[in-house]
Order: sequence, then structure tokens, then C-alpha cells
Amino acid sequence: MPELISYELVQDDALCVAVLTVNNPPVNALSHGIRVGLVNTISRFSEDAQADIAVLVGAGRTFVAGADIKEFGEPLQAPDLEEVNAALDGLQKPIVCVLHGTALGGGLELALSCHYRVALATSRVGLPEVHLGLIPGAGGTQRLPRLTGIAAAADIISSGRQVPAAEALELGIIDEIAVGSNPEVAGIAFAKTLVTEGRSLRRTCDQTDKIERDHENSDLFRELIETARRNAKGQQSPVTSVESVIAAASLPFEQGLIQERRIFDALVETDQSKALIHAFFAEREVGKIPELATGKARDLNEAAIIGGGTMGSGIAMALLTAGFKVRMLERDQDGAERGKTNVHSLLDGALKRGKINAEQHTNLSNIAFSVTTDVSNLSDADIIIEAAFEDMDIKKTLFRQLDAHAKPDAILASNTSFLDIDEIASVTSRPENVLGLHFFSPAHIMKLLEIVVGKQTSPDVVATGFALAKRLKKVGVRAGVCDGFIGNRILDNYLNLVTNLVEDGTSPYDIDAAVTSLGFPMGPHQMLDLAGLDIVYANRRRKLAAGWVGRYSADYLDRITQQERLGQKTGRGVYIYADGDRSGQPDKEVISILADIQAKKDIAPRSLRAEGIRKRFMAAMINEGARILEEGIALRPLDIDMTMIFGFGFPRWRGGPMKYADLMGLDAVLADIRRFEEEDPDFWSPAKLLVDLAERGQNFDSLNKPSQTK
Ligand code: T1G
Repeated sequence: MPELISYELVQDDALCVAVLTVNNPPVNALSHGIRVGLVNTISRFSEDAQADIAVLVGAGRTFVAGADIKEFGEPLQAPDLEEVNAALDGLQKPIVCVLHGTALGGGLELALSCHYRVALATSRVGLPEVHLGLIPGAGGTQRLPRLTGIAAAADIISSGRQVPAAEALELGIIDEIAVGSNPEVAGIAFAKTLVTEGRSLRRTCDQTDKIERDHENSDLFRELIETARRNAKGQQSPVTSVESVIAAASLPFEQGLIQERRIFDALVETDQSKALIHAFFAEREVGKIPELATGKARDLNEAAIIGGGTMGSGIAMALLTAGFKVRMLERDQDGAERGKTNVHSLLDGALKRGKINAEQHTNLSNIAFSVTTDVSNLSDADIIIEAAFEDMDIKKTLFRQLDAHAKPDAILASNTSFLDIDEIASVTSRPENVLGLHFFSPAHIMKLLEIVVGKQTSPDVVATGFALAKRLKKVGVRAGVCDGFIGNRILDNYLNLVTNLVEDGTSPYDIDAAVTSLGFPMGPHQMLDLAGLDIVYANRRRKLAAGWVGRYSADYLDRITQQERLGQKTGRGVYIYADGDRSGQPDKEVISILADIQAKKDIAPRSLRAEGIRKRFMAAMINEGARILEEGIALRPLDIDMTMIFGFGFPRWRGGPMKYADLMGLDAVLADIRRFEEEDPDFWSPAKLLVDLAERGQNFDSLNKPSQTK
């Protein structure tokens, strides 16, 4: 087993350089063994009379990318990272750190404790601990502001963003951008320059001119806190991270470290941090599905899209920017022109925002993308994604045609948001090559991609779906076949709840306010107005025609929709949208429509307070999620969490509905549902899985077993 930290003396002319290399693939995470190795090799360098100067580098694709998150929640084994950094601070000989790849979190903190920092041109640095509900816990909030000043440090730490090398140089985080791509060579070259120029130790903790400059700037501090609070949208650690940075301007270094560690230790215990760490690992685990054990992803280069409407053009855009050649089929010339215009306007927007350059814009618009009305022109496509009207007969007709013209191993996918993939596959000669690829609008922006696996879909095709998601930089989630798969099924369920609560007397505007207070970007009625009330109206009509079971209480939405008030696109829906105002104002007419309906149905309106709305809203999602798990539509609870976070605005710092349930305690969730069941037994029967887990004292996370495909 290679050494975790290697120590090698390199003689370069008169200079003897100790090269310390961190070797812990894949990202050189600072596990306990690495921390022990670092303390030992730092002390070895200190005592090695031969070594004039040291260079610290990471082996493999990146310098240290942070503490080992897998160790969180375990008892901390000494030395902790701050002890390693203190050992660096204690050195009497200079040490240079070379950054490459992504030097993040504890990795950057380690580098900040070295005397000098050199970065390869393509490297990026950052302190992303807030994405885990934490703050830097090994001096980052005290050392970074000493190099950059308070404002830049607050921005970098509270946003958790990655800083490109050029900006890091400008801010004073690094001293030089190295030429070439070999960290050790770059480090030795820089070390030689240091010695030639007679530059010696330069401890970061001793650099105080920038924090002294900011010392009394209370206006700046207030503004930094307010900015962090506004951007955090209810998450705690971005705000406390700024408080820790600001403390660097007034506290001596050692006291600043103590305060930082106190804040860090408190945050580790919070539900927000547990939820965010869950989301971090779930986002990587969700792509590990059983089919990968046998399935082999096919090469995809040429894609075809059926339909040039909003979804079809969004999917085409996602494929084009991921390097695919894309041919769009529309039924006639007008449709083809419309589809072409839609895609070209998306490309123009990307050019305007600097996402693509002029050359890419020309190539994508005129070479990579084309439209046709002749289905025989799709015979070269490796994958064909149908994004036509949501009608089963239309889809079946299309899939018969595609099956007749597509090449034998072409994959045929439907972007349907709820229709039965098995029924669609049944009209083709290749059901093993058929699956659902459910994109979310706007398809070139939303990260969620539900990969709907039919009874006969082959493992190769499933594996190809996940490889496509990765290539599109989306989060692929495996879903079984049912009405609405995972996300829309949960959405349907909580919209049902919402319309029940509104008809029973809770204002739609109170519902939205309560839901946004949970951390959602918008409430259900704001979301309906954005999507278009006609979309869900059609869905309700379809379900009523199919024999909807349960209480129907969306009359108020039907009445609004039937008045052609479809939401933002018509300037009026549940809310009124004055010109250009996308936030919307409550509409008295909606309240009178509700009063009229309640009078007609002899309902004595009973309004819920915010807490009652929040509890019901979350419990509905958890209960339907448990049913989706019971039926095997979702593989694991984490798949449901990823779906709701990446497709439906569930706040990441709550971890998704199933993690939220675990943090609440399944007993408490079940008690809520039993109470609600007394009010409305129709809607609130608790899922059997939830009851079983609660009775066994287990939680949903116990079902997130490590993937079968390591
Ligand atoms: N600890 C443990 N495992 C990690 C890890 C980490 N910090 N980072 C990545 N992995 C695993 C990951 O789970 C996956 O495992 C594999 O490495 C490849 O990752 C004291 C307390 C570095 C940008 O938050 O942002 O330092 O699935 O698929 O797309 O103040 O990983 O293969 O089994 O993401 O190339 C701060 C988190 C920690 C960085 C690479 N650092 N990592 O992205 O690969 S807290 C972070 C990332 C901290 C200090 C505090 C990304 C990446 P598997 P990947 P990638």
C-alpha cells in the first residue's frame, strides 16, 4: 500500500528540497491517517538538517479536496486538522504548497497554513463547508481574511464558491500561477526563486494589514451579514461563517480560532448539517443502480428529438451544449420552423450570457443542429427522445413510426411526465430499447432527470440513460412505471392536500407563505401560476375521466382556469401580476370564488395557522414517498430526496422529504399523520412502510443501503 504521505529529498543545485506528497485517492481527503502522516512528515522536515525548504503537493488529479466527510459523525481522532496547521505555523523553515485540481475546505486551510502557495493555471480553490451546513473548522475564517481582507473572505466562505486560480492570485490567496502542469516541478521552481530572492518565512497568521484596514468598518460588517442572510434563504451556516470571519478583524488569532471551532462544533450537531451531508453523498449514490452490475452504456453521439415545443427545444439545447449532433423532427414545415426558432433563441441567449462563444454559437446553430419533417432522416440517431403532446395515442403512433425507421440498436425514449412507458414500448419491436427520460422544464437548466425503467428495458439501456444524465450534468434518478413516477406523483399528492386545505378555509396565500417559510423558493399556487394553470387543469380532467378516487376540491382552480386566467402567462391566475411584476399580488376575486364554493358546499371555513400547514405539507410528501418506496417505484429513500431537491425546490439544507422525516423522527411523523387522519381519513391513511419502520424503531436511512454496484 503506497505511503499516505511520502517524504523525498530533491537536490537542485545547492538547494535541498523536501517534497511532501499526499496520496489518498480519489481526492486526497484529509482522513485520520493523512493527518497523522502530515504531522510526522512536517516534524521530519523540521528536524532534517539537509532540507532547506519543503514543497507540499497532492498526488493524482487534485490537491487535498477537504476533510474526509465520511469521518463526520464519528468521534474525532487526534490530530485534528488545526493541529496539523499549527505544526506548519511552528516551522522555522519555509514550506511552499502547490495547488492543483480543486483545493477545497481543509485542503485550502492546509495550504493557507503554508508560507507560500503556487497554483496550476487550471486549479480552483474554495471553502465550501457551508454546502455541508458547516463553516471552515481549521482556521479558514481566520487565515483567509488575513490574505484577502474581510469582504472577499466573507463572500468566498459564505457562498462556498470555487475561486479560479487567476482570481485567487488577484485576491492574494496564492502567490503565483505556475507554468506547466506538474505540481512538484512547479513547487521546486518556486522554492528556488524564494531562496534566490532571500525570502524567508511568512506565516499567514502574522499578516494583519488587511484585517487592520477593515477593523472598524461596522457598516461593511452589517452589510456582509445581511447579504449572507438574504442569500442563505433560511440556512444557518453561511451567516455564522461571516460572523466568524468578521471576528478575525477584532480578535487575536488564537482567540479567533477558538471562536471558529466553537461555531463549527455547534454546527456539526445541527439537522441542517446532517441533511446537507446526506445530500452530498446521496447525490453521488443515486447514480449507482443495480443495472450497472451487468449493463454497459452505449456510445451516444447523434440524437433526435421529436417535437420542437418548450420541452423538445429545451432537451435539444441540453444535448447540443453537451456535444451531441441533434436533429429535430416536427410534423410539418411550420412546426419545424417553430422548433428551429425555439432552439436558436436558446442558443442566442447562451451566447448573450457568455455560456458559449460566437464560434460555438455558429457551429451549434448551423452544423450540430438541424430540423426535418421526414422521419426517415432519423435513421442515424443513436437515441431518439420523443417530446410530443402528452397523449397516449399520439405517442403510440409516433413510436410505431420511430421503430420502423430507427436503426436496430437505437434507443427510443419518451419524455412523458406520467404516461405508462410499458404501454408505449408494447407497440415497438424493441421494448428492451425503450425507456422514459423525464426532463423538467426548462430542460436545459433543471438538473433532475427521471430515468423511467420499463418492465423490459435492458440493463444496457438503463446504464446508457445514467451515462447520458452524467454527460448532461444532470442528476439521474431511477424511477419505476406509475402515474407521475416519483416527483409528479408526490407533487400531485400535495397539490391534492393543498386544494383540500383551501376549500376547507385556509387562504391559498397563507398556504404559499407557510411553504416558502420552509425554504421552498415558491409556494404551490405561485408554482401553478408559473407553470400555467391550464397544465394541471388538463391533468385533473384526465384523472377525473379515469375515475379519480377521493375528494375533489380543486373547483376554485377550475373556475379560475375556465376564466382563461392561466397564471403569469396571462397576467392573472391565483395571483394578479401587474406589468412586469413576477411576484404577484393576492386577488380578492379568488377569495370570493372560494366563499361561493364553500357556501354552495355548506363548508364552514376553518383556517389553519402556518405551523399546521407546514406539518401537513411535509407529512403528505413523506407519506406518498413511503408508498412509492413500498411499490418499488423508487429504489431507495435517497432517490426520493434527490428527486424533490433537484426537481421540486425542496430545500437542500433539509435533505429531502425522507431525510427530513428521519430527522423529525418517524414516530413524530406517524403521530402527525394519525392526527390528520381523524380530520380526513380519505387522504391521510399512513403508508404501511412508515408504520412498520416506526414500530421497528428504524428510519428511512436504514433502507439507503450502500449501492450494489461499488
Ligand atoms: N471526503 C470524503 N469523500 C469525498 C470527499 C470528501 N471531502 N470529496 C469527494 N469524496 C468522494 C465522493 O464521495 C466520491 O466517492 C469520490 O470522492 C469522487 O467525488 C476542516 C471540515 C472534490 C469537487 O466539501 O466537492 O474540509 O462516490 O464524484 O465530481 O474546514 O468531490 O466515488 O465513492 O464528487 O470529480 C470540504 C467535497 C469538506 C469537497 C470532486 N470539502 N467534494 O468532484 O468527484 S469539509 C468539500 C467535492 C472540510 C474543514 C472542513 C467533489 C470534488 P465515490 P466526486 P468530482
